[in-house]
Amino acid sequence: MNQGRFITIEGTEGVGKSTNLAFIRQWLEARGQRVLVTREPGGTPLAEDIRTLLLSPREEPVTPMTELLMIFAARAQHLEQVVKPALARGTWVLCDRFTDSTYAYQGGGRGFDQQVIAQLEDLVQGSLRPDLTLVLDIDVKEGLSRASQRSDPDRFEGETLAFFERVRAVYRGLAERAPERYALVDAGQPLADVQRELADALASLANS
Ligand code: Z5A
Repeated sequence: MNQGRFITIEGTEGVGKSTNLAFIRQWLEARGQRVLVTREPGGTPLAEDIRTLLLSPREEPVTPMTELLMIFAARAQHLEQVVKPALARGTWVLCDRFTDSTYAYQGGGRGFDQQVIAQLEDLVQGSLRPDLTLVLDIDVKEGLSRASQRSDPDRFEGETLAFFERVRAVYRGLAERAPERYALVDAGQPLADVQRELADALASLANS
């Protein structure tokens, strides 16, 4: 049986990941693929518990190392329990955020050493990397304005504009350095145009 493909979707706040996940799933299913939609941090009961711990605002400061290790602990669980078995059965896995979020938020946002993140990536993932990463890119203020129309802010959504500018810069840098794996999509466009670009990237993967 053919191995499934691993697709991740990334971006800063309010960029439209949730809105576009349903479109991507439908696009793939319409072409005969079995699709599993999942997310990080999370995707298993234990990893979802870690997600709740990570995102809940709290008085006690969370050290950058604690945050980083919790994210990779959730990732290890998610990969072994959900992602790898699905790929092995030939299912395509569509994941809302993955390790590029760690490079962007913990590396760019928090200023954590990217080399340490790379070491943990190798340790936890081995050689597993996404086949395609869709990076939705938007002006940070516009994204925050879209996101502000939602519920109570989580622990990340209270960060400064400068934090999110650093997050965005890391995403753009990753996408620009490896265009064979990343599709950088202007998410400030009308939704139909965003989805046309997403479909082009999916078609390239499906035909490869
Ligand atoms: N995190 C981390 O730090 N390190 C890691 O390694 C990982 C994660 C894996 C939770 O992520 C947090 O986890 C995240 C980083 C951290 N930081 N935060 N916060 P999350 O993915 O669960 O949370 P989120 O970033 O807030 O994503 P979201 O809830 O999926 O929202 P969204 O991507 O912004 O999408 P949306 O809700 O679809 O869109 C927002 C609004 O814009 C909505 O009203 C849409 O109707 C509208 N929209 C969307 N597209 C358009 C277009 N094209 N035009 C006009 N309006 C639009």
